[in-house]
Amino acid sequence: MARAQHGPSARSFRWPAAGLALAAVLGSATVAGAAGVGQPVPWQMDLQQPVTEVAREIYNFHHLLNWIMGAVVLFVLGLLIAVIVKFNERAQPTPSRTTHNTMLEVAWTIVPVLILVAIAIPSFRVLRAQLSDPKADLMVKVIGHAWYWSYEYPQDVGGFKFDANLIEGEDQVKSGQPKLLATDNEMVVPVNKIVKIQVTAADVMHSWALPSFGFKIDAIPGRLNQFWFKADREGVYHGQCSELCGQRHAYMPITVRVVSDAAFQAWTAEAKTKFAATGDGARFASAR
Ligand SMILES: [Cu+2]
Repeated sequence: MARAQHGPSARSFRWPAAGLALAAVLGSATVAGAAGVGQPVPWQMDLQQPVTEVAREIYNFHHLLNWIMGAVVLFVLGLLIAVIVKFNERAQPTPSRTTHNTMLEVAWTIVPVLILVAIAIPSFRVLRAQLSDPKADLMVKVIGHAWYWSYEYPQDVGGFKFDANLIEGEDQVKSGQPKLLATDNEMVVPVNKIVKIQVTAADVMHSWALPSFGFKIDAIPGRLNQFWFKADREGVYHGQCSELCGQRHAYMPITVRVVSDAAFQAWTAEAKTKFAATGDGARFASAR
């Protein structure tokens, strides 16, 4: 067989094969890394599983971007390798003196613009969903302190407030809760209800962030920030302060428990007796 004569075609076949292999590795990484409901898991490569519509949109957008980026990187790498192989001094002793190619120049201007437009459309769709202001079923005020979070529930569910401190050391081991993520008191919210969060801080800047809800909002002294989420799956979800706020920044986690309506009623009834009453002190701003 005259195999040696097929050298160039065999070589040109190898690049797509290598590209496919890399794509397979990237693809399996996105699948294999999928895990972590409400908290990260060892060796996790993917984002935490989304439990709100907005988080799901962010999740899908993230993966779309990864595929677009992967395709661009592979394409540029392919061009670079083609240039190195085909246009080196040995392969082309007399270089071509071509300098312009109108079609090519139009294409490499238009194609990146189209790619950016393709990215911008879903990006703005997610932003619009995040910044929409639906009518709230429940308002909760969240206040960042150095170094813990406190929560205030309005009068219509009982009017109470409490602090949520990190469970540490022996207590954490005994509780079986994840390290550095669990708090002694949890923020409890009903499932499939629009929960509006008003966030501020008492001392320095903090940030209330909950990956599974696709949610991160700065807590700034003297300023009230607002955000909303609708968790569609019951469970316990952990987050952390995400603004470098000082010595114990890493020790002020966030725990949100999403429960059924009935369980939420039961919890507020108990919370009313267990926690301090806000009286008339708790005021919720209307951003409408
Ligand atoms: Cu903080």
